Amino acid sequence: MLAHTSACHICCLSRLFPSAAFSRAYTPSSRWHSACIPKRQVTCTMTPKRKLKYLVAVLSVLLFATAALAREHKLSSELNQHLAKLNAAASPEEASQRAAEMVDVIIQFRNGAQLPSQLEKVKGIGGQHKNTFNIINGGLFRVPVSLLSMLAHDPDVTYISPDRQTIKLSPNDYILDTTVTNPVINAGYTGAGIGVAVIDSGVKANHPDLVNLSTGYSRVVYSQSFISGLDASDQYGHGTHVAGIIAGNGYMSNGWMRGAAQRANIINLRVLDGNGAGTDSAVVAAIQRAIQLKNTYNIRVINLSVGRRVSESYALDPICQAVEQAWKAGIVVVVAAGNFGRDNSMNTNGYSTVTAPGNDPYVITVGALNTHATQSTSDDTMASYSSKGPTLFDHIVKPDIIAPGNRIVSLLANGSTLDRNYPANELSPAVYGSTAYTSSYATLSGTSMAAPIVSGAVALLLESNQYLTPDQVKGRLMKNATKIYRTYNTALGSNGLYYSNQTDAFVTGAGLLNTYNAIYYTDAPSGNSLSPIATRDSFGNVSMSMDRNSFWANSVVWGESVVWGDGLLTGSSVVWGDSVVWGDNTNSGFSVVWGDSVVWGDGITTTAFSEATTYDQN
Ligand SMILES: [Ca+2]
Repeated sequence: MLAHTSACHICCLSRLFPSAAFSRAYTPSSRWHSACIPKRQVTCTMTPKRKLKYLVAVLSVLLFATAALAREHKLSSELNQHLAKLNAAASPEEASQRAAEMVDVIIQFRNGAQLPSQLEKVKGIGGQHKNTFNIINGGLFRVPVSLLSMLAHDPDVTYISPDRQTIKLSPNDYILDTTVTNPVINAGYTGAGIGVAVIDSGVKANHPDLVNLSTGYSRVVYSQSFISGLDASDQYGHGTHVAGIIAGNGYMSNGWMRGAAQRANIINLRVLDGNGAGTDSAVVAAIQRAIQLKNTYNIRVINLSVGRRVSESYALDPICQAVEQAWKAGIVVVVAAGNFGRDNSMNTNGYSTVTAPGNDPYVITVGALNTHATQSTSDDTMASYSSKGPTLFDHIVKPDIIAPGNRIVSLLANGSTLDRNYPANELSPAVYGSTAYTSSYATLSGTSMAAPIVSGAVALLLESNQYLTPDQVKGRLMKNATKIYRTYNTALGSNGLYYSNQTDAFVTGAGLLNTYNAIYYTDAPSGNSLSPIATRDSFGNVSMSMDRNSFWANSVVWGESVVWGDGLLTGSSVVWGDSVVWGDNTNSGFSVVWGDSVVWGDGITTTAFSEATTYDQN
């Protein structure tokens, strides 16, 4: 028998895996290899541990020297990523380090392969056998990254995948599925390079889910407070939650909770104090600042999950005029519709409760859908609190679009007002598979949570085509929204009261956000995307009146029935036909209604639209 030395370890391994990658790399002319021929006569005396050590060292250098390897089809996408990182190593030392990283994998072997011998084979090259699964003819192993490619070339192996954590379905998965955003994320869109201004209660900039994983720096790239005496931190706990829905990357939950645009940057402009209250002047100043910073941070989106009652026409309202200027400067403005859909103080069943600046015809106004925590959309209903159109004074058809807003999990600002008042809304770390002592996430509901899903989708859309104008973005989102089947029903609120639920265009707008279709259906007529005006004739018939330069007026395929589905007519009179919404077609009819500010509260002009516990059922 041929003398065997430690230099022959490669051959021992090649015997075990005759078709492995290295056997091609080490040709018979190789000194090491040829010294071992004939292989059948070799008795390998190395211990598995020594084999592994040598293998890692040799293969890491080999892999470093090799050009990027093709994707291994028998390895899962995560494991291919491990190999990609190995190939991207900057030095042989780093390659060696990465190659030695251990991963828990489930290896499945082909039908007919004898499981005991297969298990022994993997153990023989240094894989640590942890469990056996006869039902899938496989086992759980702990192996170094350097072995993955070799294992994938073993003809007896059919598939190798990491030992993934199986935890409760991510609540954000069904949000991203419901809005058909996951396929876009899976296609590689991340919102990288897009700046989203969050005009809110501040953002916890050092939340790990808002960190750029490549640089280690926060993706909250700019922070400024517009409240005298307060810094830009999030004392209320609202803006951080909003920012996470837009751009959280799931770092603290291993990808379990994630936002739509996981690499977008956040521009934190604080306008709400520790109780969620603010002023018009702060909002206007923040919008002005966003416009000034547009080119510096590539601010393409402003998210306003804040608002207040409508007191005059949008044409006069200063915060409406401010958002219009942002729009005209090339920034998409996404605004929460408000949470007053249950307000019947005007005997309107919640109609005409969309708040400012969501009443402006330029911006994208977002209502809230209740997904009922399932991926299927068949059980979805409108959240009964979602504010309804048409707008006061101007009768603009709002909201423009809807997105999930009920029980949304996102980033927690520990110790904030919402956190202290609603500790039960914190998610236990165990829920997302973490052993951390403190939680990183909490649940909130409201149109405040629906708007940032749309903002994140807009970031992805702009990443796909940076030249889209705000009008084109709004038009694409609305035309491609999933149309809502018109229904009428009543919903039982958690407070024991029933609320009417009619899904007409004043409730659902153009339908449910569909990010995928908005990105991949690219037709676009010329014009603007001003939301239409609802008009009522002397017979009480209600219809939409389009701006003559709008997409909807300029193209049949972008017409009312295409964009708004059944439009306004079906069953509409049941709920709002005779209501005070229309008054006598003069503004004076409404000021009386709004004269009593019980609904809105006194002293607070701008508020955050979220409730931690109230809107949890319908
Ligand atoms: Ca559902």
